[in-house]
Amino acid sequence: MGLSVGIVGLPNVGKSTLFNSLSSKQAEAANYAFCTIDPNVGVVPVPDPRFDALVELFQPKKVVPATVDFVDIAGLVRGASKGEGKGNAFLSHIRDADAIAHVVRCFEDDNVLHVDNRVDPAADIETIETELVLKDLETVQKRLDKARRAAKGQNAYEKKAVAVCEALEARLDAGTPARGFEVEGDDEQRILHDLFLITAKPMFYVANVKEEQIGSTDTDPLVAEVRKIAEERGAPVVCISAAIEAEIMQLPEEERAEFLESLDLEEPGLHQVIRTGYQMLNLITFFTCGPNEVHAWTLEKGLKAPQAAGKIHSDFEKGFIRAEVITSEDMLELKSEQAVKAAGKMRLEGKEYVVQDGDVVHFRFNV
Ligand SMILES: Nc1nc2c(ncn2[C@@H]2O[C@H](COP(=O)(O)OP(=O)(O)OP(=O)(O)O)[C@@H](O)[C@H]2O)c(=O)[nH]1
Ligand SMILES: [Mg+2]
Repeated sequence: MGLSVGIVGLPNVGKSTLFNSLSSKQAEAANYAFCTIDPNVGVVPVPDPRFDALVELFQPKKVVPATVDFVDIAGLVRGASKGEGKGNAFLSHIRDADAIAHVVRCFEDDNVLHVDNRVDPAADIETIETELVLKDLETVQKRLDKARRAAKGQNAYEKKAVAVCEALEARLDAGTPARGFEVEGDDEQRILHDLFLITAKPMFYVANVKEEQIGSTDTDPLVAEVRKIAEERGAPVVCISAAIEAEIMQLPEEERAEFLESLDLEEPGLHQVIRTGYQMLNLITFFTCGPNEVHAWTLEKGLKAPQAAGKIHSDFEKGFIRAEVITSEDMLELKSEQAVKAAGKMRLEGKEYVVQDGDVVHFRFNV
């Protein structure tokens, strides 16, 4: 699996409806709790106007967009961390995710059952986050038991684990997510990382609003509740109407623009969900372009040119000589490599170059 975003939320908040639109895969969306039984994974291309424009310019034989995997899991209910509902088993699937999309129901619809019989975003968020914290607490306590036993044998690494886990236990016990918890030392960082805590993952909220509200999410009181909490957490909010997204995806492609316009929307809300997920993962995109292929590559922010080359092929990294770099803006404006070169806008970069989002790169290497 590639980089992944796990979708969490209460039952019946629209997770599968969103997931289906994201992956255009018709997993069932049914009006009853726990209709999602298997975790579903959808590989979703990341919408990127630069990529589209580069494809248009190069007219390559093959196109490869950047992708993110979305994972749909069953709704979590109060007590999920202790095995209530189907959610517990699925919590282990989100442990593998790199980021979390928390879907919050902001739509009233008497035909769609709410597990607690009321639409109350703040309370829903609280319920879900409590379960996630409790699940992490359980993980930490298990590790702590093991570490304490091993530390008796004077194992230095395990002694450090005891200290890390005790601090985490206190934090989680107070209801605070692990996010923002910092440790010093390489061992400590590894101990923390190896716990795969759910509440340590980057997270954003998806407010699922009713169809009539999609044009006025700025004034929607239910969305405002989500925004308030999100602000406290420093987390982004994306507003969508999952029902509308599902409708858009059912339309033939050429009719989508008109439908969006009729709703006063610039793009499907899904695009924002995907982009936000991608941003949460702290990634950038660089491109390789030619007549055979236009390829969007995903790279962790801050990596240097040889590592970027290594994404394409390990030989590219081993035999790295230099990178010829053009910004996608220059490439698109000047329309050919020769024109870019002539304008003096192609840069030759070496081993220390930190690849930037949007770079069009040609690697020179020697094997
Ligand atoms: N009116 C309205 N109904 C929606 C919207 N989003 C989802 N629904 C309906 O809500 C019901 C539940 O949607 P699902 O997407 O299956 O919910 P879920 O979160 O995946 O639920 P579980 O898998 O049970 O946890 C379905 O009947 C959907 O049609 C929306 O934006 N507006
Ligand atoms: Mg579902």
